[in-house]
Amino acid sequence: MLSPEDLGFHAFFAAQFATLDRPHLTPARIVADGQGVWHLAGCRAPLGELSGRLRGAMAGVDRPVAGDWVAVADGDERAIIHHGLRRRTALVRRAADAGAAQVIAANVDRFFVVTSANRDLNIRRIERYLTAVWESGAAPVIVLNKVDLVEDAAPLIAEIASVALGVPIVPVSAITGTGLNALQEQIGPGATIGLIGSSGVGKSSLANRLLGRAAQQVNAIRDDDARGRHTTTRRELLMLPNGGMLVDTPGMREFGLLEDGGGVDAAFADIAGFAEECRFADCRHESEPGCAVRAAIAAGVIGPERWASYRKLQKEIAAYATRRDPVLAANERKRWKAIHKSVRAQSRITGKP
Ligand SMILES: Nc1nc2c(ncn2[C@@H]2O[C@H](COP(=O)(O)OP(=O)(O)O)[C@@H](O)[C@H]2O)c(=O)[nH]1
Ligand SMILES: [Mg+2]
Ligand SMILES: [Zn+2]
Repeated sequence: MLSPEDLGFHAFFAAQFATLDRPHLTPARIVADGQGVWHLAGCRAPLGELSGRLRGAMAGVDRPVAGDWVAVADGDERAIIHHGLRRRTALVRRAADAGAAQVIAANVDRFFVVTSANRDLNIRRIERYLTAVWESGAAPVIVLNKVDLVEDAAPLIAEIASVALGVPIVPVSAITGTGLNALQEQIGPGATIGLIGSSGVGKSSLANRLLGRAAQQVNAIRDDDARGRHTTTRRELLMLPNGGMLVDTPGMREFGLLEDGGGVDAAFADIAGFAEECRFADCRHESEPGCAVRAAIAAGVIGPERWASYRKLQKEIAAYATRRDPVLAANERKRWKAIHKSVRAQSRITGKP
């Protein structure tokens, strides 16, 4: 049986668990949502169900997902989940049609934003993913996969680096194995890694490489449909052979953003940096005097596409926020900000997410 420490039971969770003061409960981690039962790790019972009290309370974004920590009354076959511990990080997206918030993965320490070298690199999409990852509270790493298909990856890496400020970029090939050692270095013992990126970029192929077995189904891409098809439908926490855990995610055609507690500014640190120099603290960077952002755009330091991308993501989030209860939205922003701040502060101290 894996110990909570093997499973990434950070001080953040241990402290919460201690304050519950329920000595007969044990911490356990959600491996997968099995529709009504949850697959668990770290406790004896392989499956858990919600206590009567939680059944009504844990709906929507509070419903446990892969990566969540819970406190359970253990058993031989079934455990009863009595508490959900607050998430350290959560990747949340706005689902394409429904518009409802959907938690993709909880308590991921580091997201591998996977992109592929063979097709036109979508820089704007990388900016969107980076914003979502920073917003989640986790740290991003960009994985440029399929480098076996290009002669020279250097220009692509340079292009990515121009928008992914300070984010590590690891060129790899899931087919030839190039770069996998460097990728392995991004996975510490007890770390939880998430894989995100468009369909067909090779997330499941990379997962299988890291796992050393064919755990995830790889899609055959038809020439006329470079997107491939979604087959990773279940999000599951997979144990890596050298320690650490992995959550593969289904290819998401749409990754709508819905919160901004600092994610946009983290992904656009260049623009945010100039904004701090504006004469007015509430400068909208339109026609205000002393606007450092407009000056940077005029000087060509901030490219017009990057500026448009920043604006687009901000507008998208604002449009979503106004549709929601304004008080709730403000509180959530504060909460996210606090999480984000503590994660950033921690990464400054330890150099790790
Ligand atoms: N040439 C090449 N093909 C790859 C690489 N990684 C994945 N593929 C192929 O890309 C397709 C999609 O891979 P898959 O892992 O299912 O992508 P996912 O949708 O992101 O999970 C499959 O045909 C893979 O064989 C790579 O590094 N090089
Ligand atoms: Mg897949
Ligand atoms: Zn300004």
